[in-house]
Amino acid sequence: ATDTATEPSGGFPPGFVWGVATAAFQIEGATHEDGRGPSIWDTFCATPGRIEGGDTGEVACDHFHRWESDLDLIASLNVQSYRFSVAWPRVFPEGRGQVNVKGLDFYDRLVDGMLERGLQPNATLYHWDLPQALQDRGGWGSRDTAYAFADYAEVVTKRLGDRLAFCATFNEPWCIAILGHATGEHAPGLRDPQLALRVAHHLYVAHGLALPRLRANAPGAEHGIVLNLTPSYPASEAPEDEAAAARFDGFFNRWFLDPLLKGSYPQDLWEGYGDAVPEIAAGDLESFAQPLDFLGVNYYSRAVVAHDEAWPHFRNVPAGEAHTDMGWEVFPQGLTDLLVRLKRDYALPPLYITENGAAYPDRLEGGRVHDPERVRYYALHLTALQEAMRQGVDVRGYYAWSLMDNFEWAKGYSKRFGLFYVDYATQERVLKESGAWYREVVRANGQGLEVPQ
Ligand code: GBH
Repeated sequence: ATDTATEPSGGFPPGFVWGVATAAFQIEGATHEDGRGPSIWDTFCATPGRIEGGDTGEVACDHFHRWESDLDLIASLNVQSYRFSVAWPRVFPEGRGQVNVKGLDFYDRLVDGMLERGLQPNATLYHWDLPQALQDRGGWGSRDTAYAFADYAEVVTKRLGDRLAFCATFNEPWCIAILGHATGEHAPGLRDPQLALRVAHHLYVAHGLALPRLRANAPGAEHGIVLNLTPSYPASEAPEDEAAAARFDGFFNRWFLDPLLKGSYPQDLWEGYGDAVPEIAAGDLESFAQPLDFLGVNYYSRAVVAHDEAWPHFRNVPAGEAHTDMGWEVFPQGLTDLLVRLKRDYALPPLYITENGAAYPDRLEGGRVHDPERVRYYALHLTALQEAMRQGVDVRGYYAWSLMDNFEWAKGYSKRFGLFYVDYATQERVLKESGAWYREVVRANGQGLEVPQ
């Protein structure tokens, strides 16, 4: 008999958590219903030129009305857990002050629906949809927003905390800070690098304030945070490219990892940022580094980086042969390298892969969606994950991004990440071939996993 836990194709450890992920603004629609207030993404979508095709979140996947049948779809994939996010503007239409009970009721029904179907609820409190009222008062650039977040986190976990299995404060602080406030690709669409660093700091102030409240209100749940991490590789062996790759790593990864896991900002970057660094109040860094029950890792691709004369002295260069519809390189080795490196450089809590997946230009033909590239993407990355686990990285679960095609932020509905295809004209969901494949991988706990040619 073979030892299935150690064979590369012998599956995942018993109890490994399989799941699918979504986010509120990307699927719910119903942006004016049951007292929801406007979010910065509603505003951003209404600004001409920001979203491809002028798409908005007003209908999205109409999940707000279709949540029950959507939960049935999730359960049909054999997964043990569903990662979703709570929309702050449903709970506090004005961001703070008056609670909108109807908004909380929606998530209460949703969580009960998960439990009825044997799904472990994995809630993310902030997946980018800040109430517009808070943006009007400075948004994440203002430290006050962190206090508002802590109150919001308190209210949500008071209501749902008895039934949550996992709770994360933030999804992808890098994206919130940099894409929202430095490059302006995401809401609120600002372009001020110094502001972006202040935002990143305030996100962790919020995280630090919220964690004790989550623990008090949801003592049975595992609490953590979700980071997007991008391993970087030098474009050549030239020392200046090696240095550029290290700078990229600092900018993307260490700036966000070190405060959580070491209680400090990386010294080299702190000096490099000069006057742009944020103001640190007494106790901030200690609160950032409170123990986590888990760290969520979202992995999509790597970066290949060369030296550049202009600050920040690095630039991405094209690499690889296979790319997804987002233009991102298919680079599964990056997932292994990233996880092994995290274990080497940090004292880690258990890890979960909270997002991994790929967009491809799917077509519905004769009632079917033939998406072999996505099957291959998943098979390669699950194999790469197994390799990291074989090397001793403690990964407890894996969530596919995404359950279904949805509002892909600045790309609108033009990019499809789902295991289910969504026909937006009818809101019909169709299981893609990759979805059927994932269902069987999950059923077998990854045993016999093979990468198709
Ligand atoms: C996630 O973010 C989001 O959590 C999710 O909502 C979204 O739908 C999903 O991914 C798909 O986009 O080329 O070196 O500059 C994605 C985070 C960060 C991944 C930037 C790609 C590019 C790195 N992205 N990254 S680089």
